Amino acid sequence: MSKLNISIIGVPMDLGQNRRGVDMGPSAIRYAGVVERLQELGHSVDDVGDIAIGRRETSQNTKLRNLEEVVAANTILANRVHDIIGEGNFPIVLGGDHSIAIGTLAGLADRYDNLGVIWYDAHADLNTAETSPSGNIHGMPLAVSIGLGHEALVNIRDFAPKIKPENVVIIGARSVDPGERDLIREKGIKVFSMHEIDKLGMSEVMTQTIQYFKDRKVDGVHLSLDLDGLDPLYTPGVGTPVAGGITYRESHLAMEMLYASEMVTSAEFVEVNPILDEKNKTADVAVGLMGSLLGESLV
Ligand code: 5AB
Ligand code: MN
Ligand code: MN
Ligand code: MN
Repeated sequence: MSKLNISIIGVPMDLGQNRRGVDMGPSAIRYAGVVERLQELGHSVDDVGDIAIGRRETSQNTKLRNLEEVVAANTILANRVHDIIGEGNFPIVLGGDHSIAIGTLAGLADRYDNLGVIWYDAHADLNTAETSPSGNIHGMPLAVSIGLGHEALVNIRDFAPKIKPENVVIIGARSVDPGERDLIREKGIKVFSMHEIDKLGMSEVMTQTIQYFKDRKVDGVHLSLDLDGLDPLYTPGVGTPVAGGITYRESHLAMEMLYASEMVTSAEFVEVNPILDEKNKTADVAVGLMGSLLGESLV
């Protein structure tokens, strides 16, 4: 793969969930040396800074917490990502909670005719206000992106849906709510749960994922990587840890195979919460995975 012009955007968002601290994710990832790590691989890297995030809303809409502020920040993010693609650059978005995928995908969507999406996560993030057990928007971004949910979220940049459900591959799922399970069946979303990863092995899972995108003739692939996809043993600094996750090495293998496939055109790394972390371990893992995704090799 050729050398890239990478644009890094920080999104210090914590309004998509209830736990404090995930707004410090972009700082922790920068502190872990993301810019230098990617420059060492020969890429040119421009850190364009952070998106402004509003304040936690006092009049709590408990079905869609902080809806207005989440929409506002994601609208800015979407426009920024759209511009970065227009400049021919490779965007890397640093979270922040996973509600920011709404803005990232809104910015990407009309730059591609047939975008593929990898959702690397313990969760499916396919809830709507009606099915959500929490009212937290970080559990909704994939549903929003396929056109389901509150219209203010679904219509950012004034079109919907952003992506096709049949172009999504979820990897690492192990905590899926009943409404999400119904949607996966109804929409035919491809899922490699922990069961499939255990059974097939990560190498086969990634081979099938890459083939799946080739069969669908995608013209770009966005990687949306929630650090809780990994086992909390490796990434303890996340708000919603779930035991029994993907290992450190399996995750590096996945990234290395994606690099070799030359398919990935944008990425985001979300849910890093330094307050819940152990000595910035989770941010360090995030930066290591970015290295593998963008060409680092072991020897
Ligand atoms: B994350 C849960 N499904 O909707 C919900 O970390 C958890 O972005 C969502 O994957 C986790 O509240 C959202 C129970
Ligand atoms: Mn998750
Ligand atoms: Mn998530
Ligand atoms: Mn989480």
